Amino acid sequence: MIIESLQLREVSLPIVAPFTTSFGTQTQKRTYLLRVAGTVQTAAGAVEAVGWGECVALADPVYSSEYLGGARAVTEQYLVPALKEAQEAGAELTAETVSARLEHIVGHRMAKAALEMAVLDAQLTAHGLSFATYLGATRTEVPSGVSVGIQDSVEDLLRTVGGYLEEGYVRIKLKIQPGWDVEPVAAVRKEFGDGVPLQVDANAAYTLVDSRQLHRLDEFGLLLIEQPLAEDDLLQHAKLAQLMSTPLCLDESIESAKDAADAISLGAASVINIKPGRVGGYLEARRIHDLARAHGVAVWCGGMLETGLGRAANAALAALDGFTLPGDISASGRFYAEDVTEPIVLDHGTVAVPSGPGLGATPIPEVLDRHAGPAVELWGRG
Ligand code: OSB
Ligand code: MG
Repeated sequence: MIIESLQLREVSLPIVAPFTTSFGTQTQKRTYLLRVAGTVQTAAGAVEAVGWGECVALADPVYSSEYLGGARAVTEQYLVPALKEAQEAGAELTAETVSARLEHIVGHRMAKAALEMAVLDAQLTAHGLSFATYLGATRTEVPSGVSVGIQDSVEDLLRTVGGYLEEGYVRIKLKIQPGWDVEPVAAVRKEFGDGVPLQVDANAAYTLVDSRQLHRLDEFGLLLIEQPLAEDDLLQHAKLAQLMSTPLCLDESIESAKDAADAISLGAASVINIKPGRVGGYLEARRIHDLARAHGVAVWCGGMLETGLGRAANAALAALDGFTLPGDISASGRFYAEDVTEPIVLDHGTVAVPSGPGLGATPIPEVLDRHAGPAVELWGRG
């Protein structure tokens, strides 16, 4: 496409109930959205199109080294100027070449992913193609799992999990940390039975010294344990995998298809949580899916409390064949009383894969105005 303008808007949404993980408590979702506009060459000629991207970086560098302010700064100071320079030199910018144009900037995958997502949305919208069709998805709906934060008490946890099961969520993921692991898992199993698809996520809160305690989780028939050890502990994860029967899943450790290849060949992961933002975008996410599938490694789509924009794209990705486990693709209402798009809803435990052009979702201007700051022009004028 030929980019004519690019704007950034910071958004802040209240979260319906505090969300606590081993790295902290979130009561507010902060993100920024990118809006790119320009013309796209299609078989029918040049078409004006708009695309939206969402940055998944959290407000603070507690889940990953990336954080929102840093992502915004690198976008303004390096990523957008790099694309601008390429376009001014006569290069055609396509979603497929955005990551190569930004490769000389080290890291900052979440920032890069937001930019690629916006260009991809504009490009697909111009071609009348949905994310799902473009990515090669085969399903029209995806099973919806829910991520349950650490609670103040086991009673609170049982009430919360009971509510989600009543809403129809087909898989429960419990956040765990040292001091909140075997007891809550045992309580949920006792209350709701062995039939509930259940998994846990430690967000890197343990070390190999805790392997005895982690091994105790083996008796609960969990689908998987997600990221028990630190993000750079691939070898230790491989060791832990030998000490436990519960399948080991990596989240934070996997930032690229190369990381996924390393983890698979080391035996550090038998399942991978794919988060498009964490790995630099939907195209790299699809490469990880393809690689994992070729190796018989199951994948599922993680979440970062995305708004309806990121959720729409995640649902499209999760509709690919290799996504054999339910993802953290919950309804908008799981986190937000009011989403910036039409709400994503739960229907018999599934979320519909958008079929409209591009993301198939767009921010509602009045809602955005209520929750977003002013549009900052990063390129041209809107
Ligand atoms: O580890 O999967 C995680 C949210 C923020 C950061 C990390 C994680 C999470 C979640 C929530 O578990 C997933 C969701 O968006 O539903
Ligand atoms: Mg996780």
